[in-house]
Amino acid sequence: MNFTNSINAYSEAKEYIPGGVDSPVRAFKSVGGTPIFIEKGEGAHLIDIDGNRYIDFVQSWGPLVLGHGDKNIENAAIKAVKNGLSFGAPTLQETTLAKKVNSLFPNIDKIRFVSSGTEATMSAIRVARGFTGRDDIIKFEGCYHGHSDSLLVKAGSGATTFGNPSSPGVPEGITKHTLLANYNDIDSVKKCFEASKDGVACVIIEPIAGNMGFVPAKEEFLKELRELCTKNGTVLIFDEVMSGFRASLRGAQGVYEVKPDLVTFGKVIGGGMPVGAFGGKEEIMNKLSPEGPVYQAGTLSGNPVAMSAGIASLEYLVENEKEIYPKLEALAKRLCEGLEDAAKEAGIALQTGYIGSMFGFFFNEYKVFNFEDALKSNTDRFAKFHQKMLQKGVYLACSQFETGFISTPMDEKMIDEVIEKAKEVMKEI
Ligand code: KE4
Repeated sequence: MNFTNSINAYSEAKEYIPGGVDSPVRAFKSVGGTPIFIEKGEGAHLIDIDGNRYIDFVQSWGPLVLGHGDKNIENAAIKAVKNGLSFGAPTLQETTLAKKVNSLFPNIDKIRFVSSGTEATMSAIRVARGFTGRDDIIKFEGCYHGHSDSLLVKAGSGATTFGNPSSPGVPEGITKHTLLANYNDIDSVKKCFEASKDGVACVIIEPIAGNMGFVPAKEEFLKELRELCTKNGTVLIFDEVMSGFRASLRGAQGVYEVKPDLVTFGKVIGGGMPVGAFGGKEEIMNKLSPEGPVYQAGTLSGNPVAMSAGIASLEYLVENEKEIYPKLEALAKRLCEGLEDAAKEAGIALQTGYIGSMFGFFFNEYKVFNFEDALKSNTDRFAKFHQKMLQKGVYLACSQFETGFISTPMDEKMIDEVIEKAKEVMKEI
């Protein structure tokens, strides 16, 4: 494959944009090579500015469950554009999308739209703090909820459970209220509750983690987490920005019995346009201005073009749920089993997993249940795999600690072709 135009585009981009990208993971830092610049998407495929064609398992990090250039979404967005791009005033589309989400999630009495997953989780945490009058929050190592200050924390020194800033520019005064627990480890959560002097406002979790690689929570763990939050008057937040409408039409809540108090969404809810959302119990959500005292706002929140794309995306998924989700999961299963066969033939340790249209794999001897396990994966081997698969026209997430996605335009033939390529590559790495 020839990447000349992407190489030139990247060196020019770096002159004007930090690292040449508008979001760090896109820079291919953990896998090496030059990020490819995309010309267009077509169904299950991407075409780059050198004319190379790839099957796309990233799908803009999750939003494009219906693939690129979905006609329903495209037509809905174009129709909305013709009425105007933005008004900064209420539109019917916002209520339509809110009702659609509410019909899928009965535990969501009220929802507010924002423009990204980061805004959704940041706002959900603020309203949980406003509702409880508490400052401390609990998150899990390896879970990513966007880049708001309270959430950019890493494990503190020693046994302390309080987080330290994981980035310069994040004041310790903020992260000192963020306690860190271990995923799938209820005792570590109990420790955090004990360490919190004035009580915990909320626990935020990816119920199916996708940002340490693909690591689903154990059902028992989520049930115990729910009980712990109820007992302590703590708001349980499911961050379904990635798993929402991906793990099932009802996200992780369609997979596990556990019901959170608040849910955050992003990605699929906007059909590829910038939309985030947070919603849940009326008594909590009514704390939000102008109903209540907790301030939260956004110029482009509920943007009519983005809402129209989100409505078209969800409408199609709801109408075709019975056909779509079993097909997506069957293709994810086929791919994972094929990757395992390829690894076995090459004598390589590989763990795979999938739920609905989400899948992941670790170059690891052992199954992965938390971030510590994930960090033991062979990231050099992942980097080689990524680069060689890219050369063969397979566009995978450019980090071992991300998740892959199946889209509806994919079929068994495409998956089998990817497996054949994986068999060749696994022998080389
Ligand atoms: P955004 O602000 O990027 O829209 O959403 C933040 C976010 C929140 N919660 C979860 C569970 C998420 O996965 C994300 C964002 N996901 C990453 C990829 N895993 C976005 C890719 C990027 O950062 O460029």
